[in-house]
Amino acid sequence: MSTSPYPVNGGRLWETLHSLAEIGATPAGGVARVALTDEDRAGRDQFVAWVQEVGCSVHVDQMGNVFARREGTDPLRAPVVVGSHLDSQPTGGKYDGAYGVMVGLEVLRVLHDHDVSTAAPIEVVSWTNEEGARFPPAMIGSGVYAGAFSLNEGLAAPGVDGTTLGGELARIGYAGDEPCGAPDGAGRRPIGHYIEPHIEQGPILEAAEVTLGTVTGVQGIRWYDVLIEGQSAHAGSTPMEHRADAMVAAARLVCEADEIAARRAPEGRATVGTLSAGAGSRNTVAGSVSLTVDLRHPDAAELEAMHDELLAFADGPAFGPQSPSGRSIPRPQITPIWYSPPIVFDPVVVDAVRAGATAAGFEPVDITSGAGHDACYVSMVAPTGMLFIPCADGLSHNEAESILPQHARAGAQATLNAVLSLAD
Ligand code: HGY
Ligand code: MN
Ligand code: MN
Repeated sequence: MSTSPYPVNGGRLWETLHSLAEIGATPAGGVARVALTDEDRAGRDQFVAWVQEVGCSVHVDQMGNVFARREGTDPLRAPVVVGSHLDSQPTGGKYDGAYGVMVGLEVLRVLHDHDVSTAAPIEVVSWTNEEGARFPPAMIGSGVYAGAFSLNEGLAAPGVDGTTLGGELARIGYAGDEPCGAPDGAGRRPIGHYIEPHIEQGPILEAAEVTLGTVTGVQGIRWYDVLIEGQSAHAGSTPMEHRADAMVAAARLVCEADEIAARRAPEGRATVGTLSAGAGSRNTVAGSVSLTVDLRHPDAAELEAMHDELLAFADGPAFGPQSPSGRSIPRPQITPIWYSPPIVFDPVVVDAVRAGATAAGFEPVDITSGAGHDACYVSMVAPTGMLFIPCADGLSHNEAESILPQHARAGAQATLNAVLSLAD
């Protein structure tokens, strides 16, 4: 039984989620609002229009992070902030990121509907480039905000398409003038408490038939770029022992990355999500292959061991001269490009999320996030927590991503309850 003072409007939230999903909609039912594309701009513009309808001021910082602000009664209080991201994977789902920002919007709408005063201001933020698909690594917008990257690093981040993050930010008109991040923290908007509602993107809540998850932390993540340089050659006239086949080397590395994670089941994760061959011709031996590796584990020492095993394999006998065949397999060059350590969220915010879910009439379970989120970086500079709702079959980063309206509403009610408890 809910004891919430102000009910959220589940129908309005559901309608808003699907109105937003029309922006960048794909024929297969997902969305493509890749960071800083015209579709991302359109999603940002829509968010700005919606928050202005409920009287919020809008603030855009130098990394294009967009903050909607509802004033509080105590000018000395830092805001309670709800947020996530509006950019998506190239073949993303309707709810990854969007759910958290739209829950924030629903919180603002309910407070506006009931003319509720809170001591602390309430803000809703949409972070730039959470996905990292176009401008690796992930979460650069919140990363610069938190001081994990300098502003120059963030703006200069090269896109996989030859653009730069800063150039595209200016092109879409979201290169804001509010300071973003600074080693001493002077150059960032204050956050009193941060809550990120999100879909679980995994199967745990749905399998347990639980509606709400209190996220206590996030597993560690390591990203790598890999280049393998062999020699392109004729597929027919080149004997096997005369080849330096980069694709064979890539295949060996992909299988070993998978084994490194499998040896640490069920927590270990390894993914090779991109692989491209230089010439890309069926009758030319691949002279060069580039690929990416994503390793994850909730335990920092285990993730370090996975890292060591990957690098040791690349240095080992699977590559170079092979006996007795006598042929040579080109050796991968592995470049670590990003490390996000395992995160433990702030107990005050975690308790507020858990209490908010209980007040909404649910029995939340504690859960660790398998996916990275902007909350990882925000937790470096402000008390932070997250709330999960289930998604069908645990599917995400997939156009078939789906949630239930009752779960969407439950997460919004729990978030509103938590925000009100932290804001007064
Ligand atoms: O990669 C991640 O975990 C996040 O979805 N960007
Ligand atoms: Mn996300
Ligand atoms: Mn994502």
